[in-house]
Amino acid sequence: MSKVSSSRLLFFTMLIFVLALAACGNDDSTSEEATTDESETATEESADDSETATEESTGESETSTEESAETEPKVTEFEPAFPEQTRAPKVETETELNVEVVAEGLDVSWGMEEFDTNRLLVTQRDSAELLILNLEDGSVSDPIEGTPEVNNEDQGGLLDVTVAPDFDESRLVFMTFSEDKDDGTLTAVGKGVLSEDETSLEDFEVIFEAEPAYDGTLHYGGRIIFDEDGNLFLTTGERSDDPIRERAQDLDAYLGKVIHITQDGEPVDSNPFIEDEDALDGIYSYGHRNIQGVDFNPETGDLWIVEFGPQAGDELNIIEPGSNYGWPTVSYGIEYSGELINDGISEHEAQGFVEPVYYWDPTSAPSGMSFYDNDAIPEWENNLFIGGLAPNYIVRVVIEDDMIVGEERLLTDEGQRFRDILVTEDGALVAATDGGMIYKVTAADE
Ligand SMILES: [Ca+2]
Repeated sequence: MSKVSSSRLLFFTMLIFVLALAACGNDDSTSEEATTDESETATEESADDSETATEESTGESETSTEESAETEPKVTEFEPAFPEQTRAPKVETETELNVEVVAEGLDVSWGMEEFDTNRLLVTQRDSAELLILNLEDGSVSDPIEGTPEVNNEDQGGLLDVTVAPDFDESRLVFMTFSEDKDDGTLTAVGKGVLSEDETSLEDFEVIFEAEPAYDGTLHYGGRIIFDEDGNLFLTTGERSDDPIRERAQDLDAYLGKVIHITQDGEPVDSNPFIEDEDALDGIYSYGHRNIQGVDFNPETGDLWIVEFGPQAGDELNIIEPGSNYGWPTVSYGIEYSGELINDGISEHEAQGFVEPVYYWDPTSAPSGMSFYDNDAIPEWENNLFIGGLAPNYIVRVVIEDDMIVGEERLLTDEGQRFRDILVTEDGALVAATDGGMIYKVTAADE
């Protein structure tokens, strides 16, 4: 597109935009303010890159030709802090895909780890079983003995699983689960040694308990991932109810946090609140609601997490040590009742909270996630895949400079609640569901 025709198109786009604005009337001061913000942003961007700005301003006007992946109406009236923060343009995978059901008839399959090429450890949330699934022939082992006692009511049970970076020598397996205590339940981390014959976990011990316990059975968080130093990041939830959820803001509780611990469950020496006498040493970041997805961005090395919002407002966040992510003080979501949360404040940065990189409205109910750190499907390289529970799809997002520039929904016709996502060494995208299915997605020519 030439510069001249691009500017002309921009002019007409803006004209249509202004006319549409006038047609809308101005009886609602909130939406009027928000619309003004949007047009200002589009104008600023047109100076930088007229072609992009033209597409974006067209997308925001009433005469949109650019679709977002989200087609349902918003449930809130919040406007994003920046245009890329929600409803990214729809993208479509061009590679022809082969979608295979590798296993079915399992329990809620909450967590997975590829501990050996094309062989996965898979947790069963409700039965608290740990199984080995062979991706090549679909065979599933008998339950591995020696897994912990869990509280499996509601969202509780045996949750995530990962293996130590030196698993080939140590054979150490780490798991998270909801644990019964005298005064309620909490998210716990334990470890055990997988026997050579792979039939039992030996010397299983609890290494960390995300205190305090609470008399409820919701929002355990529960993902774990190793960093490059061999320490663990653990995510928790804020236990859902009002007022316990306020504890997400408190530094003397491990609820609603990202936690950084050693393989023995001790706080990592470099943690941000180590010197703060009033704060728990294991805390890495706080103000989270319920985090069930975590992975390192292969391009930047940053830790990314996804967390459930209330009604809408699910967030993708980049984790910075010591930072506050706002819940339940600020949110892009609303209560399930439809009421506003804390008067409906969504301005994060002005109040010292970190803005989400991206949020969903309506909800994507995001659970496990994985970056596609592989080149088997080249167009997917460094994209992020997130399991959606309630809307029954896998989200693919395309990232440029820590901004979400495209979104796609995959496996939308399967009717499954996608609980966890894993990318194998061979570059297969594996998805586990609450309906006990394990899917494997590869390029069709493989
Ligand atoms: Ca937040």
